[in-house]
Amino acid sequence: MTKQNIMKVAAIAALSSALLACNSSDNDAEPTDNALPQLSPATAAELSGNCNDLAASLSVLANTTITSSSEVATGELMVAGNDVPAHCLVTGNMFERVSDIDGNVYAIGFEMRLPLNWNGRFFHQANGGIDGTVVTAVGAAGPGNLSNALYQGFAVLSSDAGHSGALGPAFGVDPIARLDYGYTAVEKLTPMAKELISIAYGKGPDRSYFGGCSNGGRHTFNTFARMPDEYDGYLAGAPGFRLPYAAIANIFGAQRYHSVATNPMDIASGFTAPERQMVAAATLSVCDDLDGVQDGLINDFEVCQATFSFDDVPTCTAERDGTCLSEAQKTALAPIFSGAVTSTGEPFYAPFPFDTGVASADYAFWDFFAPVVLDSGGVGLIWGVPVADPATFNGQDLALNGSIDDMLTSIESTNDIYTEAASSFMIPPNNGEELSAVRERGAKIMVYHGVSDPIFSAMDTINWYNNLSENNNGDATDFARLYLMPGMGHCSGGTAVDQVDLLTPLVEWVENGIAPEDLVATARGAGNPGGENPEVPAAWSADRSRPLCPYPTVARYDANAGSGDVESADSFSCQ
Ligand SMILES: [Ca+2]
Repeated sequence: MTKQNIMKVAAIAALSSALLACNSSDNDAEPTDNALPQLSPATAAELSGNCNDLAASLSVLANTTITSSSEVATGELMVAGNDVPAHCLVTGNMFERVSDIDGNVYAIGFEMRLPLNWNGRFFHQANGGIDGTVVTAVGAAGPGNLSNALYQGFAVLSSDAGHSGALGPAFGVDPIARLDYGYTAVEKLTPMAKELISIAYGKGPDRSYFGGCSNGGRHTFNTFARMPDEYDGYLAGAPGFRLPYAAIANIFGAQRYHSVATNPMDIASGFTAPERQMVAAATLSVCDDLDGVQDGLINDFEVCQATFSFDDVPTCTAERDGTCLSEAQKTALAPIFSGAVTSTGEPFYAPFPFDTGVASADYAFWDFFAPVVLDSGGVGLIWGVPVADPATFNGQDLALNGSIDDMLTSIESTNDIYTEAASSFMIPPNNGEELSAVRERGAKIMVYHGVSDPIFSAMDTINWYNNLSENNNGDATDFARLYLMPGMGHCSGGTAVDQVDLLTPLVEWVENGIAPEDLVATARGAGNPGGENPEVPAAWSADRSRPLCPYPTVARYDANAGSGDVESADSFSCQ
């Protein structure tokens, strides 16, 4: 990969942002009827002293350099049209060092935003992409930018997970930076953040939360698996908890598109926009009314997967013209949906559901651009052993011509310098086991995932959740719930109803024992304060609402319920 391309990767990585996080401290839980402990609610406090003087007081933090503390006035940040209250912004870094591998300076850069009027809670915001940027520490409360943790009074931490985005994926040549990105930055940051809060407010966080989307969802899964004693609530979106495998699956897809591309320089020509729109329409024609109403949303997506296939798409009898797929295309593209496999046919990643998102811009970005520029850089430089040379690495060549089997071997390999494989440091250990330490602490997990997510398959998350349920006597709903969002792409957007505050119900569940019921999401049509979603169809009302149903239930239309209005959640129930 050229330096120019590395910079491009860095710029793109900086664009792919993430979500939330939270955290709290002592486990003063008491048993309840269902034998799960009930954690006590957080209590409010005020920032002690002057924000500008806080930096000096924080000089006692181990392995930490505080670079500034300054007050941010009410309204300097906003969310969904509301002023974020005044808070103290603290910036710093941990474990600054010079790499003996590449000579670059590494540190875990971070910021903490401390409300002057604090709700007693800590939120650890995990970020997206390949990290490398201290994204503003607001702690997204769910998809659609309706609220955030800082607005709600949490103290919020954000970090770059141990490297600068200026390096792009080349940070992966440093073995410590690899591990920090994987999970050790969170281990180093967590006790520091709790002590910082203790100094700032005169008490540590009563309750701690952790969250994020995409790679931030991956961090969330790693955190509840690796350090379950540190956090009380988790909010994971589009969790890329098998990120290196998902990236190789995406490269597997790129090679398939390339094989039927009319322009070999543009893999998007293997599955054009008109063809993708035609497939989305064909999917809707078969699956839209499975949930009781033709409304542009396929709520019953699992039945859809068993019902729809490329057999339902016209086969071209002449040249491809956007109204059909050629036989060669159907053969080449079907495995992208049925699940990536090795050269001997062994599956290594989940299938992807057929849904409306195949027509979206999100799909084009993740399927045609990301494998060549993002995923290949991750495999070659961040996860693979041996590591590629950043000076000569050619991501496009690896993506289009590399051996999938060799890539899988590389992310599972170690050597004297890179002693932990990416298949270990990127991925939560004991994946699919019962998570008894989380459950028995009284902690709660909420996960959301777009059915149309083109990079991390909702089916992978469903498999995780089904394993979790099986390992909890068939039912994990007393501490973990999964919400699938039809039509939603990666973290938000798409032909979807994608705006909901999940943090408030998570806190209610963790601290008051009130399990989330009757959650409602809203579309971001014209005038939405969280930011309009341009993919909301004109035929929908701007604020179309839908119940957000815990898996395995789905929202079904019930003409006898409510007003029968197709635009209203009242006309649907989770079944
Ligand atoms: Ca429908």
